Amino acid sequence: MSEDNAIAEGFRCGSVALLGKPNVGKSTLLNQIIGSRIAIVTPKPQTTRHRILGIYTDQLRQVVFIDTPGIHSSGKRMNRNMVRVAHGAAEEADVLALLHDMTKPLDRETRNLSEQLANRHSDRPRIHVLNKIDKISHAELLPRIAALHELDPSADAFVPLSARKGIQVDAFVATLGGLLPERPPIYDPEWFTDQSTRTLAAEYVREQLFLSMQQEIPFQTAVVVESCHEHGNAIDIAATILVGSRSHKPMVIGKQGATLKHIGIRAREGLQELLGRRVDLRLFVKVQANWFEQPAMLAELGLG
Ligand SMILES: Nc1nc2c(ncn2[C@@H]2O[C@H](COP(=O)(O)OP(=O)(O)OP(=O)(O)O)[C@@H](O)[C@H]2O)c(=O)[nH]1
Ligand SMILES: [Mg+2]
Repeated sequence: MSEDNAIAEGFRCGSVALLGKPNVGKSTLLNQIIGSRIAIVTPKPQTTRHRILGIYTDQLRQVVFIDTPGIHSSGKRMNRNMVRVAHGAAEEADVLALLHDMTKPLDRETRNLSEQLANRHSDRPRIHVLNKIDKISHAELLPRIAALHELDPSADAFVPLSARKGIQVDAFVATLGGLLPERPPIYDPEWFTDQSTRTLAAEYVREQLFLSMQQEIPFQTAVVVESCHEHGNAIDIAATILVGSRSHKPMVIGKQGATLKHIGIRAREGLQELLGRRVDLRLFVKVQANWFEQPAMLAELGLG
């Protein structure tokens, strides 16, 4: 939508919370709709830790997507905060989209979550997004769709799609459009995310930590951007990786710094592609024992 175009009659605008268990494909779907890697994606659960806005605008509608951390049960302070963020997004959104990984059978957590959302937010439209259909046969998919219909018969729509392959994603956006209130756009149509360069840099480094590190290490790392300066067409970024215990530091650094170097190269390449400019990235590693249980540290990291 160009700025000099008048707003179409009947233009719709509103927010949609992307909700679901960890790893169901919420961030992948957001990136696919926005057409840019604004949210990090990894095969590990609990990748997303904070809410991420992605704004989709066309001639007829503006959809403000809120990507959220996966809803799960955990006694850990950081994880409880993450789940609170997801429920907060559900409170504020005009429409709730509950995502499912259709390669897995319907489980108890999904049943509980679906019932909880239906009870708490019966006033709001609710869509079930049946993701990862590229990975499952029709014969397996059909009974799973039937089970979801039975679970939540009053839902407004059930949309099978593949976020990764972009199958039926347009149909999802079109379905959403019809459920949003008639109102003019809230955000400038040129705008597509609320994520700053600093946040994206921290997230891209964290993505590489999730992809490179095993066991509990990635879950106990955080990334703090110390400085972010533009010079000419390049951006110079310095960031510190916080590790949760002394023994994790040499593992993140690797033999002769090889692991850290790999993380830095991959994150820099991704950022360059996203930002369309040269990025210089310097990484440091610091031990901050059990930072993920400390309220002050969590608040400082925006995870409080
Ligand atoms: N085959 C297939 N894989 C998918 C699809 N969508 C997502 N994935 C994969 O599922 C994994 C998790 O995707 P994410 O987008 O990070 O999932 P999420 O729901 O945001 O996860 P959290 O942030 O941990 O809550 C990644 O390996 C994705 O590539 C899909 O449509 N098909
Ligand atoms: Mg995510």
